[in-house]
Amino acid sequence: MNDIRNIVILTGAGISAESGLKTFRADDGLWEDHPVEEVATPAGFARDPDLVQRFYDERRAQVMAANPNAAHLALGRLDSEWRPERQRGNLLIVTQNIDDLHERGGARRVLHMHGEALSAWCTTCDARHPWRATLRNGPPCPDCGMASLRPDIVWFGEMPYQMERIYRALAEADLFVSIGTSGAVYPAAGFVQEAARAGARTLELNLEESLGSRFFDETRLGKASDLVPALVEELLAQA
Ligand code: BJW
Repeated sequence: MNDIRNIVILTGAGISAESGLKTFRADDGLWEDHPVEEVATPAGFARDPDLVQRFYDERRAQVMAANPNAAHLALGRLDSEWRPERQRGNLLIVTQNIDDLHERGGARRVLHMHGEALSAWCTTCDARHPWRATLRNGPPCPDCGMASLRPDIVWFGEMPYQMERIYRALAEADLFVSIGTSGAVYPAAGFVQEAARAGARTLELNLEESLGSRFFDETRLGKASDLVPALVEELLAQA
């Protein structure tokens, strides 16, 4: 793993599975009990806001009860050591996850492209607020007072956050690493091809082959808590 300067890391639900947070598409995954079109689309929210608020109230509580695992901690270490001023390069962790386990694992350069469980978005005044309580029963927005707060989550059909910043980082990447994601959801599933086009080496770490495995230069199969600390050691050992 030589001559690497700029790194982009994409993470998905698999990196938080060993912290006890369910993935989406496993047999016992989140979509099993909660059909995706009911809880993760604007139309589902319009149809039954109470059901959707209840689903995300539960997710918020689960996130607050979970703790970062060895994979989050290893990325936290990489984030603190992989810096231009230390003659390394840039690093960006793009997560599809709505939990805050990267931050609690010590990472700072984290971008939540699908939103955050611990944030509420006011559809009247467009303000975002840190949020840990329930969103059911229409609590007022702290800024405008309207009862129009929804989970600050990117649902199907909505535009993921900070896409320009992500594509800029991909264009400058020497290494793109995808961790614990099935490659089923776009635009994140297309980042590997975008990075490869820009000349980056591409590496996938996942429990099993994913829908996108064929697009990567290399796939390593196993648990994130084993594979990620090993990769971080390998990168930091680079001369
Ligand atoms: C382990 C492990 C362990 C387990 N260790 N691994 C073609 C092009 C572009 C868009 C589309 C397209 N076709 C269709 C679309 C639209 C749509 C889409 O992708 N649909 C698909 C169904 C095909 N996309 C959208 O609507 C997105 N918006 C959009 O496209 O806007 C227009 C646009 C166009 C072009 C450029 C830019 C914008 C929005 C997508 C929003 C996704 N939202 C969700 C829910 C909200 C968050 C939440 O509630 O938490 O985000 S869906 C859900 O899937 C969630 C996740 O972030 C996302 C990805 O899931 P993830 O993380 O991959 O989880 P799993 O369960 O699928 O996989 C886990 C993996 O981990 C597995 O492989 C396991 O093996 C592994 N694993 N344990 C390592 N211990």
